[in-house]
Amino acid sequence: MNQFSIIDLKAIGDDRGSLIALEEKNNLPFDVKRVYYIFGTAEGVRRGYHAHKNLKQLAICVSGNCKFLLDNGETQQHIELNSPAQALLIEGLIWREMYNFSPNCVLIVLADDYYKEADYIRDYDTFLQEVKNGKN
Ligand code: T46
Repeated sequence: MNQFSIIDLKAIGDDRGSLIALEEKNNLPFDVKRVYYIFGTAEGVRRGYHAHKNLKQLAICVSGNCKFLLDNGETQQHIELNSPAQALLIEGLIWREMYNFSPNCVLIVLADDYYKEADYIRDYDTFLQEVKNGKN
């Protein structure tokens, strides 16, 4: 599975605490057009259930923790985000579900494009078909 990866972000720390800067053309893997964040997720909630046709995204759990199920149509992997110094890069056709949100979880997502519902694949069988088409 090669359409997602974990990027370690360099924290600048001193006796006051830590700071992480994200800069286009420096430590960001794409130019950012949109930022959104997910918070206040109720216990037991599972979100996502979709893939994107073209979108690139970088997800950072700046507070608390949550898990991602990442599925490329062949294999599934579970990733826990639990550090503000760790970013999950997702690009290409990856089905994702987010779950196990801690009550204090704030998940920030940077995206390389504006919100476009047409970029979503929200049906799993359609996703599998798209993966298959991409291989032919
Ligand atoms: C993703 C995962 C990690 C907007 O109006 N603008 C936006 O930028 C976004 C992201 C969503 N919305 C609307 C669309 C829905 O009516 O907000 C509502 C909730 O969105 P959704 O159900 O798609 O949220 P999640 O948590 O299932 O998925 C989100 C992103 O949509 C998705 O791109 O990869 O987080």
